[in-house]
Amino acid sequence: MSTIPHDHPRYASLIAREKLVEGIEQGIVSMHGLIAHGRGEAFDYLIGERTTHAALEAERVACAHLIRARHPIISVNGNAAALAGELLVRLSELLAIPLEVNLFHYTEQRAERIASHLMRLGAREVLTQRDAMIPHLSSERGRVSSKGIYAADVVLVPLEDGDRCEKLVSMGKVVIAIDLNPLSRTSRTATITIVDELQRALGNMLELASELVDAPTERLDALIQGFDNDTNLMESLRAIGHHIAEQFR
Ligand code: PTJ
Repeated sequence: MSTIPHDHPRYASLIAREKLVEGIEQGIVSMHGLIAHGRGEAFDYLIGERTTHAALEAERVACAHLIRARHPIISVNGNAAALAGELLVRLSELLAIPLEVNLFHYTEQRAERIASHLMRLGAREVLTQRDAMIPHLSSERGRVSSKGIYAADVVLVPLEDGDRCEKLVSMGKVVIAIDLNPLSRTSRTATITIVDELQRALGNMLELASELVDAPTERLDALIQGFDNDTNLMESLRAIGHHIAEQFR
């Protein structure tokens, strides 16, 4: 990794870029991942590179869902593995949720490299089998593990494709997406959309999950029932508007 001074005003953003470039070199990230990241960065700029109140609320409710789930799963793609592999493994350990490698631009070699990367970071279980098919989703994107995403009642999918998100929701699953773009199809289709940067979101979720893991089920259910995704997305959009307006005061 090249040396980026710690006091650089864009330190976090530059480190994220370094991680993705390194991920490309290690065969973990797809070239398309760089483009997707650029789009995410643009939205993060508009949000003010901070966790908004709305995002924190969505992160709390997402944790409640993961704790209450019978069969939760964390889906991992190339960008997520490179940017936040360690955080994903820690969340998986904390809540005893298996990880599944699930790629948009699938190659067996990249899936295996991501699985080894997660195992090196301490993951106990990483599913890579693709023995089940998400109904009505053409091509490789629909292939998932019968023990993981296919059987899951709650799926955490950082940086998901809108089409697949929609199909997972129509299978009756609770889909928790992390996506900086509040207007993306994924954001509008997911059950819970966390409009926050992946690493910030997962860092917060680790803290929130530690707080909530022993909470009474009534409290978790109240959090889940009190949440409305469209209202939360509107709040994220308002937060962007406020942030932009503040720049011209
Ligand atoms: O590794 P693969 O083959 O599974 O491919 C992964 C990518 C991300 C390339 C693939 O899923 C893809 O093409 O994603 P999209 O459809 O471009 O969607 C990515 C979404 O994630 C966009 O809406 C971005 O705004 C958002 N995003 C990008 N980086 C981040 C992010 N959201 C949160 N945190 C980020 N760091």
